[in-house]
Amino acid sequence: MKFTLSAQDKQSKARAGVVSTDHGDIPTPIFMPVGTAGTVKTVHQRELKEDINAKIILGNTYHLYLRPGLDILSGAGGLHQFMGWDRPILTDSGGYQVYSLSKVRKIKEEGVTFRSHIDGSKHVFTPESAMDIQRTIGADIIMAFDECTPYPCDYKYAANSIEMTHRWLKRCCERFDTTEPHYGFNQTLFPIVQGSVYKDLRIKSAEFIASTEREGNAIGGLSVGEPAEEMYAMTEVVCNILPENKPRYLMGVGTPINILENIALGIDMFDCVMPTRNARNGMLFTRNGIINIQNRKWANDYSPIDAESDLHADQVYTKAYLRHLMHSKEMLGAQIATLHNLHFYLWLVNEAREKIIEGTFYPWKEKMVKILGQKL
Ligand code: PRF
Repeated sequence: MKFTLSAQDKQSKARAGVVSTDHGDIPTPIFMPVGTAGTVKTVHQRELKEDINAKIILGNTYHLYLRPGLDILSGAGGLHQFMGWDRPILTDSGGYQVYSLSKVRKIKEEGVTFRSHIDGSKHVFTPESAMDIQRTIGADIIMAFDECTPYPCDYKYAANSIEMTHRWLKRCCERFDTTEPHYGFNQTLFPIVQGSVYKDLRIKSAEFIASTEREGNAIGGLSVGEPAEEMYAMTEVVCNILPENKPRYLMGVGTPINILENIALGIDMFDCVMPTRNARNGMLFTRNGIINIQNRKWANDYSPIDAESDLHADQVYTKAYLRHLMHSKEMLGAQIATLHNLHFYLWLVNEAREKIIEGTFYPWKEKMVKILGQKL
């Protein structure tokens, strides 16, 4: 993997760059659609490529390990082959989904014991097995096994937790560095900064993560319920420490406004279920603000879903039609709304990239932040 910085904003810490992988280039800042179980819910791989030009998608170790399981993934020749996606994939390590999804979990030094949310069966993830599983899934970028602390989290717990996350990281690096990719293309490991909302813990964690000198770095433990201002304060502290010449990935963030503010603080990569999950409930993100398409006011609005968008579906279908589909619980409603939201998120980060290169990012960001929160 290689990271090339193309431009840096003068009025903020925003950067534009390119992450190069064996499955292709990723222009940054980038948003990664979440494809938890080998599919970005309701969207075809062909649509991801041709309609919205997604450059990289995310998969989840926890889900893929439980179903279809490693034998089937390995038999297919890895996740790219299995799902028919030839662009980059990043997998999360399971060090978050285990906490948010599984029943009965025990966190110990060795690893985490949990019960499957699907059939209640018992499993163990360790830093070593998280590396082995992600080798088998075959993502281009794989994530370290960490503990994501909840919010709120008392100082003592957070302080002990980063120490364990750091010990786990050493074990991840050792396993990763002594194993080979399975499918002939390179993989790279990103470590994860934790530390809850405590500046000194974030500094300590960021320094440790930077010292491992991996090819990219991630920030976890944010967007877990804390006020946005606390999230931004932590991102700022951490970005001051993580090296400039490597990509920075903020995990599980966020709203369009969160994304713009964090780009301004020096973040390059994002993922979040918000555009896909909220689409399935009828929430549409647009460059003029947020629409709830279920609302009565759209019942006889025969204007295009988004007249300013160059997405085919936004042009040919009307708001009234999409509202009807959502009300009737027709599957096409979720498909159109998801495609719309992902197209909007990718438009937003691409626009940010162009403004950074042009040198007009900061005033544009300030203007957009005022508009994007409006409810239409
Ligand atoms: N750790 C991992 N994955 C994550 C997070 C984390 O802290 C978050 C936090 N927002 C989202 N996804 N491994």
